[in-house]
Amino acid sequence: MAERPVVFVTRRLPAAVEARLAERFVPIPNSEDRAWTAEELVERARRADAVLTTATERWTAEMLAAVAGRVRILATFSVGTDHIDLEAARRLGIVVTHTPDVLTEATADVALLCLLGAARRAFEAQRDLRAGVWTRWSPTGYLGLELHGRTLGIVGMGRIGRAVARRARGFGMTVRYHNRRRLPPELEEGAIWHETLDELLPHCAFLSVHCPGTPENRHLLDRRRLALLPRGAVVVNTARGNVIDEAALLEALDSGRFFAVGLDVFENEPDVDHRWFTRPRAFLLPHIGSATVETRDAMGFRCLESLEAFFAGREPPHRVV
Ligand code: 8YV
Repeated sequence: MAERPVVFVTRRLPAAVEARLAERFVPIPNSEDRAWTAEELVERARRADAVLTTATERWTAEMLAAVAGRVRILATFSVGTDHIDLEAARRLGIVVTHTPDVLTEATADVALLCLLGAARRAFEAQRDLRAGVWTRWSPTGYLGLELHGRTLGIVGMGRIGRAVARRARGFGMTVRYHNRRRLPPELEEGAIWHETLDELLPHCAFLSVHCPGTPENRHLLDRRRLALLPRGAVVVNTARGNVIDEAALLEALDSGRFFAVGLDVFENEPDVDHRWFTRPRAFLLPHIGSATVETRDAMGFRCLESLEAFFAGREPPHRVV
């Protein structure tokens, strides 16, 4: 039998994934699930034929150049690829694969959780209940906003955006969206397309972001665009923190222009701006969009499928570069 390829696995993965990985490859594991420095990542990758990474590791052009002599493929345990310099990988001949489809439904669920959590002031209500501050039901307590009958704007109508749209229709919402290209009617399912983001925003009592965190999308929702949303809007981000100018979002919340925000992602993860923690109208989650048992297993197996195909001389199925 041919020698098993060496795979540097940057994080601890679900047990079933680690078990299958160990059967087919020789892992360089991260048993303590440490946060590696760039040097530590490079030092380990240099001893491996492949890297199975996650979005918590940044792979810059310099790092990729330093490992290119040995590493032939980088499989990321994520659908997002913004942590990898794809252009450099292409130039250096390093294949990059990701994990599309399998996390669509889980992430769409968390977008709805954020929409509901923010709109219905779930954080404030739960905080008071647990602290014993809530003493009895009140006709005027914790009044939120209803989703039913409102318009949800979706920025980025890819797989996750469309899964959110389906859920929103179930809640009786009207869906409008902005995407570079208009979708065909069977994918649009009645959603109203806006050619520009500026045209979309004034219609949206609720806004949910689902575009990739590419350099071009950095601060796509900047101060000027956030000001185009109606007063009392609810803004949700389960995509990447850098798509929204977080400081401008915080200002809009503080000034009372926005009713509430729901965030599963932040600009400088894992260093979340502490000011969010003291804002009761911010419904916050620590990047758990894909965090279900089923999805995290499926993400791991997607990575393994790609690695197995590549080392068997086949085209890896979930290739980006
Ligand atoms: C992951 C994500 O949890 O897939 C993505 O792009 O943001 C999340 O589903 C995370 O990136 C793990 O690598």
